Amino acid sequence: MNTYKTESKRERALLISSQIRKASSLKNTKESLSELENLATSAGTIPIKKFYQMLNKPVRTYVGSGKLLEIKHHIKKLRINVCIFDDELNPNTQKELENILEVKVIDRTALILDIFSDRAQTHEGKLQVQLAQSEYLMPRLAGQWSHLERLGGGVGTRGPGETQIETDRRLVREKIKSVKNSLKKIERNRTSQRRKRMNNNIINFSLVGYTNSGKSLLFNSLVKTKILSKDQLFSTLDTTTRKLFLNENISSTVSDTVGFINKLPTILVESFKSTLEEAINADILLHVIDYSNENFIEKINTVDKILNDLGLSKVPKILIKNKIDILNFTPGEIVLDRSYISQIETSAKLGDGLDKLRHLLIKASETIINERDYIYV
Ligand SMILES: Nc1nc2c(ncn2[C@@H]2O[C@H](COP(=O)(O)OP(=O)(O)O)[C@@H](O)[C@H]2O)c(=O)[nH]1
Ligand SMILES: [Mg+2]
Repeated sequence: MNTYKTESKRERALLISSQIRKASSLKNTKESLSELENLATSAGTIPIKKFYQMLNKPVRTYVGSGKLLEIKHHIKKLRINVCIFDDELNPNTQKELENILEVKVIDRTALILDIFSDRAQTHEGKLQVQLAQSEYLMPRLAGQWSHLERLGGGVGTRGPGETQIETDRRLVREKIKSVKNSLKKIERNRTSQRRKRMNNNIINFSLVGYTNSGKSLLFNSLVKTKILSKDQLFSTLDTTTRKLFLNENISSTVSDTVGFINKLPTILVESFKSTLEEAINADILLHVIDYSNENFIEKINTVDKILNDLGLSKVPKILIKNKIDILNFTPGEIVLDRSYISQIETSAKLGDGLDKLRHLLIKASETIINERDYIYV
């Protein structure tokens, strides 16, 4: 059940972003739009042209009517198949925009869901994406009438006295329930494995951070293994945990987790909570940033906000400023809150700073072990 799937012939897309002037700067809007362009390419469309508008207050059609006319003109001129909007649209707005523009309209959430559904590898990952997709679909069912009628409207599926929409809603609700049950089973299993690790007095580190910051490459260098690290958004969705050797006195593990992004759909964060629990149970979070990206401060804030939403505001963090090999500006000082115990510069690519990082992890582990001893005696 895909919310949005690119046809085999690649679709030509217009990208549209609007922001409220008070809440966002022009620089942020442009950054968000170029991120949307990355997402659109990852999803297999061809971004043709970008539009943005700074608004004084929100408008019902996401951008003003003048802008819509301009966009409509370009849809014809540039043979556009799809318009992609940079925020989650409410179902009515989406329908209204489709009526006005006479072309397929999708939003940032659908796009991200589509990429996740492409990338999901494991049974659990696939279930988590299905859950998010079903929840996204639920309030939009009225608009998807014809689509679902074909899908679920076969003989015998409709209950007595149900309209088609009610049947569709029921089918999706049932799907959500069954996926949630399957996920619960997987989660119970993982919890018991994790409990074993906790009992053995193991220190757990989790790599967290923006997508494409270098988490997987760092993970590979730390545990000398090879999981997919690629210049691509969300190349790894599943959490991988491995033993990490620091020294004879410390047993530790490190986990690589799914990356975050600005305006990451809440339903996705919710669905991925069980995978992210690996991070939730970390003793220390290793927050990796792409230090060569000029907008790293905004990205640190985005990640911290998601971590806080997951209830992780109190877990100690180390900031890993990665990709220093391609840094070509002088970064300003980073002011961090008290959850950060340290920061360090690395190049996962060249191996710079990794010895220092190991040393830092040893120090941090020793502190935690001492605290635990203190609690247990
Ligand atoms: N130049 C440079 N590239 C890096 C560094 N670390 C990661 N990369 C590249 O950045 C891209 C994303 O890396 P990846 O580990 O998949 O990021 P993740 O999404 O955070 O797991 C890949 O193309 C990596 O080769 C680094 O320190 N320097
Ligand atoms: Mg990765």
